[in-house]
Amino acid sequence: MTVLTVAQATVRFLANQWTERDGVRQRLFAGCFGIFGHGNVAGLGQALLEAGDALPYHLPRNEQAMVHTAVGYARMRNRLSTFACTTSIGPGATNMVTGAALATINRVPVLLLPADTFATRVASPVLQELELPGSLDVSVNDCFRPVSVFFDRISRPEQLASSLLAATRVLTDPAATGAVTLAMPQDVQAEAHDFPEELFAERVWKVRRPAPAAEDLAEAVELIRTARRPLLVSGGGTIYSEATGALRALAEATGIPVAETQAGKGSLPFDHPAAVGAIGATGTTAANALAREADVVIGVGTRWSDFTTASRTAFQHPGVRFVNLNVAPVDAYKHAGVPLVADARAGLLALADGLRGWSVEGDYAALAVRLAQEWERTVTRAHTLGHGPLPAQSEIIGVVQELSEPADVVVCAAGSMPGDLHKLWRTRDPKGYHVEYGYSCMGYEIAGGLGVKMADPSREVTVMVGDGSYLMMAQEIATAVQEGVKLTIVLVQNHGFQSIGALSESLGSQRFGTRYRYRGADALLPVDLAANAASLGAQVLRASTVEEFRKALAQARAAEVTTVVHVETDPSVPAPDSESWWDVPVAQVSELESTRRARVAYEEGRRAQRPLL
Ligand SMILES: Cc1ncc(C[n+]2csc(CCOP(=O)(O)OP(=O)(O)O)c2C)c(N)n1
Ligand SMILES: [Mg+2]
Repeated sequence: MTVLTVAQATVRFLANQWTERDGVRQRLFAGCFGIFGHGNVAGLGQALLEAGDALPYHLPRNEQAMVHTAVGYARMRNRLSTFACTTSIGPGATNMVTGAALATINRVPVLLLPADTFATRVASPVLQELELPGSLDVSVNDCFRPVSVFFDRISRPEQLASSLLAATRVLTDPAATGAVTLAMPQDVQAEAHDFPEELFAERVWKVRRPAPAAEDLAEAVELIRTARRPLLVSGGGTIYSEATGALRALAEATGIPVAETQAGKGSLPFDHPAAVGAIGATGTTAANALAREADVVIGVGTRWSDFTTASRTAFQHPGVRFVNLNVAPVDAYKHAGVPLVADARAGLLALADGLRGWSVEGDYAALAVRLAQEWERTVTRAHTLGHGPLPAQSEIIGVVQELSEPADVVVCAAGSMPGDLHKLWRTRDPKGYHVEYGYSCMGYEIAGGLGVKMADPSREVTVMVGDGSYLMMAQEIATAVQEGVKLTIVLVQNHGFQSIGALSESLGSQRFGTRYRYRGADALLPVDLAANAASLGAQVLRASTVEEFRKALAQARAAEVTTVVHVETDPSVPAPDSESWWDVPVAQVSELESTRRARVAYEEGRRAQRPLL
């Protein structure tokens, strides 16, 4: 037996957990982020101090941001390694709720350790305690329940062992993973207990590759063999499973074209003959044209988000059928598909086996190639518009693309940039595209980019961030500087929410509330985000033309320190149209003519929606 505090036992346990897939082992927890307060400073803080390098500690600037960093890291490591995050009670804890939701929605593992109020005494109330007259066992940490895939509160030391084991099982299960929250009352963290020695033995969590059930596989193969216009749709699961080679082999053997979701972008190199690029509301005209007439759609590792299905208007073939290869049953059963509940790689290999000797007709494969080439010409045009006096955003993307190496990573999350990148980025490496579009959380960009770079320091990481997102969460620049982690940050200043502005305008709401301007006037605000970035310790370069931007970006890439390139763009130039639709309801009655017109168009758009049942 070993006498340790609950916090010491937790840290010792975390330091001894490993994952293993395909014989490759890595630490499940690369370290722990934490912001200390009275709830954790003498508990988990003391334990981390004592543990030293056994579980390296990192000091971030904001609790939400540190969860983003952990997510960026875990996604880059294909969910096989992550961070723990500790906070004090109250606001420190609830600051993590958004990060928890982001992790759970993106199905990325993070371990959250918010401190909780006293378990052994009634403080009524301690500083930052929520005091509900009607229920004495509720704390703010109950907010984590709906956004966590596992939640427990360690009110007694005796609970710790089973809770840690359950938490780790969920974190390492690709079908179940997300935010795992263990709320730690401040007194219990510091309480000593005699823990069994075995709790601290090295433990290896095998991440297996379950194969599809034989009868489901047979049904899927039979269905695909009848298809005349099949389409593969690849999601994040393909990349997490390291199944891009198997996907490519299947596409090459069968000629089935491959479209990509946001999380699945990079499943094939953009110039592969079977690649038709992004699908859905932010898709390419190539993928969307093929989707419209596809008779069998094979989803691999996709959640079938509303963006991917263009709000269920993307698939218009009257008899369209789905095959869903997914390790998570919830996704495998969507759209009344034939469920292949399996690891993406194992499932793709099994499908390739079953489809041996079968391929699509030459005409169809040629059509896919022709459509993809057409879209590539559209991309080249958008990258090199020659717009002035301020550059268009698509030209900024073009220059970042031009200067980037295949293994570089582009990071983004919210605004107009994710859609533009989905359409216009030419991905050449499965880990080269990192856009958080499950939660599309403004503020993820810099914090997430930090995690990406920590996960793979050998790659150049370029964070693309809008002024709106930057203003929500820029402070992790200071953390990057502190940690000696080099990021290139492209800060696109367009004085407000271009994305929501354009959406608002298209829905008859005239860009209401989306422009950063003085109240009642049209003049820009005297806000200098470049100066702000410099104040946080970054090297900052300013550009106002495409040429200046190219020069500045080259300098930023060559730099060894985190460098922000500030560029002002013209928000009035949209990215090329994807010939798709997204369901955003418009007011059914209105006194505004613009709204009434938008409602008519909305009702027209909705007519194309299919239930996919
Ligand atoms: C935390 C959060 N709040 C609100 C939104 C809704 N939203 C999506 S994009 C956007 C504006 C983003 O502005 P900016 O970063 O400047 O990018 P731009 O749209 O100008 O390209 C807003 C408010 C969001 N995605 N995340
Ligand atoms: Mg903006």
